[in-house]
Amino acid sequence: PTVQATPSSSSGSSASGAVSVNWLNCLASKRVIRSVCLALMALMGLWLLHNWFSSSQSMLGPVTWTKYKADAVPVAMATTAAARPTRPTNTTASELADPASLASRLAKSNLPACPEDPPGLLGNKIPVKSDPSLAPTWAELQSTLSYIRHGGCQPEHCVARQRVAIIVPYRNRDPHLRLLMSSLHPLLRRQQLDYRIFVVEQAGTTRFNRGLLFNIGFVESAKIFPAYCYIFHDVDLLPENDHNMYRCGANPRHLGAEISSFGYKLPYGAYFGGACALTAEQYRKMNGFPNIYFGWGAEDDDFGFRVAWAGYKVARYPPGIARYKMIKHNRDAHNEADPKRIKYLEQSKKRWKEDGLNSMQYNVIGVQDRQLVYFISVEISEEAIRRRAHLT
Ligand SMILES: [Mn+2]
Repeated sequence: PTVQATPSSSSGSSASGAVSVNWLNCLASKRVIRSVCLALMALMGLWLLHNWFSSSQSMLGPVTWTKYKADAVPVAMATTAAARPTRPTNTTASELADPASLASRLAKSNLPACPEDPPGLLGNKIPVKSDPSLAPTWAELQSTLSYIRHGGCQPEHCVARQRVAIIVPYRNRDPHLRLLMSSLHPLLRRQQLDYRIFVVEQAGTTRFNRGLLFNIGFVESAKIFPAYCYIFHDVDLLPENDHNMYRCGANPRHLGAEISSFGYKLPYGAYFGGACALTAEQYRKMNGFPNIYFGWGAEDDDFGFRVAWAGYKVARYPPGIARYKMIKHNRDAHNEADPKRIKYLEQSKKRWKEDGLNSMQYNVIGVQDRQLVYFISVEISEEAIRRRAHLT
């Protein structure tokens, strides 16, 4: 075989030139292909990294996300609002289903019911001051908001259609709270609501628990001011359009759909954070917020899932209305993200009936009427909550 091989290789000397030229061509094109492939792989890598990063930023890991895609909370526009996109305040009778309370309040008054469309709204022409270093002092607020008593007010010349409690979880954000006061009170007055604002402050240095603070606010505020509609509101969100009505409808409404820090877009379809409006009945049916999420993240996603578990659909206003400026801030101390939150979120459907309004553990330290806002200070123990939920 070695002898036979020699002539074949020597006879191919003239042909080998052609072969090597072909081979060179081939190499040249392979080089091109290879570099194109490398570039594509690099791009793909960057894309994957970007995806991973943005999904970890939204604190819904990719695994959880695909798992819950099938269960994604259905989104429904506020139906009548769509018909009048510039002024979505005209809602149907069922959307303003506060008949018992409104009727009894009307019976006790000589005044007519307030119109469905409050006449004095300013739309997106409201001034928004969001620099915490320029926030007015409490004394300044009390003089400009002298019409506020017990954390709120009610319309002078008509009977409010809904009685609304605004619940704000809080810890150590005094400038934010002052900005919120200067923004919310005039807006809620223009919206002709009978409302009060309750701040629920988590005392001490235990990890922050936004969900549990909402549950506590719901229960404790009702002892002072039983409302029909509850707004679950972050302290650092300043509304930019007063057509974003702080009222409740037939379905839980997501008010915080367009937030400046998310580029005024939903960060993901199922996002249900920032500010939401639910009737007491809707909130109870959802068993409120979960209590088990300590630290930053995912309790709002769990709350969003509960909308679907309880048989509701998320309602949102058409674009351009539910807009908020988020006050710029760094992550707070004692609010570190808990890696277990993804696991809890995966167990949302299993756990929602046991973990919520019916399984709260807390101590009220004090309730204070500070004129512009009710302050409810509470103490919560992570250990007690975990024990109760069998999460040792
Ligand atoms: Mn924030």
